[in-house]
Amino acid sequence: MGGKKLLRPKVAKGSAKPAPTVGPFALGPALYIGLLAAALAVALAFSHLAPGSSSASASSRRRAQTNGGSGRPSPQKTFQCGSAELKHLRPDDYPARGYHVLTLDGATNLGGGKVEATVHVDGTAAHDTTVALASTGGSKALRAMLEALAASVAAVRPPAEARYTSQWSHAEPPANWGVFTPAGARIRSVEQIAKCGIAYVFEGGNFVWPGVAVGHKTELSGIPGFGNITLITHSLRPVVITIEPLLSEAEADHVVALAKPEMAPSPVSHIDSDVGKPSTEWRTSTQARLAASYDSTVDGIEDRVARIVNVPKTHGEPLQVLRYTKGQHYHAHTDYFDPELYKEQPGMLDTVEHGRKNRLATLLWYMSDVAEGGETVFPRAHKAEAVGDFASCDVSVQGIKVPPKKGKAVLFYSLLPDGSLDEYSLHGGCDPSSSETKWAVNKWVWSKAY
Ligand SMILES: O=C(O)CCC(=O)C(=O)O
Repeated sequence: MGGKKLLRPKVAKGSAKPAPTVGPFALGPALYIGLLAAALAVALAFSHLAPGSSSASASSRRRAQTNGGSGRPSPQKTFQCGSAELKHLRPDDYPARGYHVLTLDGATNLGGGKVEATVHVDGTAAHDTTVALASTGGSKALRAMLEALAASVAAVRPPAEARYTSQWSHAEPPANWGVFTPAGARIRSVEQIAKCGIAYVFEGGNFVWPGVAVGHKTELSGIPGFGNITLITHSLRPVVITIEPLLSEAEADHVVALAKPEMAPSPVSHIDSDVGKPSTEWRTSTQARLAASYDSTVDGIEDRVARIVNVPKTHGEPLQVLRYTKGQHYHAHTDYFDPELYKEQPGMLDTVEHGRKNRLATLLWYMSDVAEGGETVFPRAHKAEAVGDFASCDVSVQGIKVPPKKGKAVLFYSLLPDGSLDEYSLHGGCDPSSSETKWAVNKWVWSKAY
């Protein structure tokens, strides 16, 4: 996982720690009323939702990965249903294993009885089944429903591809399955499912944006410190989404200025067969880490990430600021750590809990404009064939490229909704071919607290 040098805020009098967190009542009545108003605004905004490093290659085994921090819990999110409809299912030929959409016809409460939900298994309508919701009480009834759901899904779902069963042990049906509203709020009772009339179940326990279809737009409002955003889907496997903008000019400039004096060669975490090789075989950029909640700008960005990815702040690594000058790059790699490739590295195996924990998603921001080159390439987007040349940024035959633009972000998932590794998430940073420096920032979000 490489040496983690974190850039921490300078504090006036000796203490190296950031200021302690204070509760709202310690802030004075005016600020407290302000916070309440802001929370209400966020709640209202959600009610209008219409949602629709890393290793250096997968199949060649020429990989290595980076890592590094900590966070603190994000504020409790207000429970909001959102308004996803069946049009948010994926095309039948693009199932997302471990993502189930439950729909109820018009039920808004269980009225002491039993209601049957239709289950769209793996996010498509190809293998529908049903499950009963009984109002026997809160979370107990939810667990019973998940057990019944696991049995229903197993009965209709096609067998797993070999790779699912052999490589990953994250999903323990249904103890760690997560149930969410389409707005990303965690559901804790069957009553909440009935109230919303729809729920998403993720076997891996974490919310994963459904993607829906290439070109699909998901509107989100009330993003902390930012306002409204649109998530645009570019690929369903892996899920690749862009958000533009997701950072103001001032925020981008501030983060780059913080990191600039600390830039050092970017590390990679080598897989067993690559230990001892120079990292520059794959990655030639420089980088710096900003400690979690370094200052109010960084903290605000982290709040934004937690809200968009629907995962607590505790799951995020500290921001990693990247700099590529002309000709520098990061060849295609994955951001997850496949335990099969780190068998001789007990520290890494502990970090990924032998396959039960991993990087779930990456939010990568571009902090500068680059006239030519500097794209993020996904050579296996749209479930494309394995690639032989991990240095290639040519997508004329397969794959997609996201061009950099200051303030724009790309969100992609390294894990599938069932918690297993998505080998199609292979991606790389192409070298800028013009003279501008490419600045970028990585935020890696883990499937459990980091
Ligand atoms: O710079 C990019 O576009 C990609 C960076 C990346 O893949 C990484 O740092 O893991």
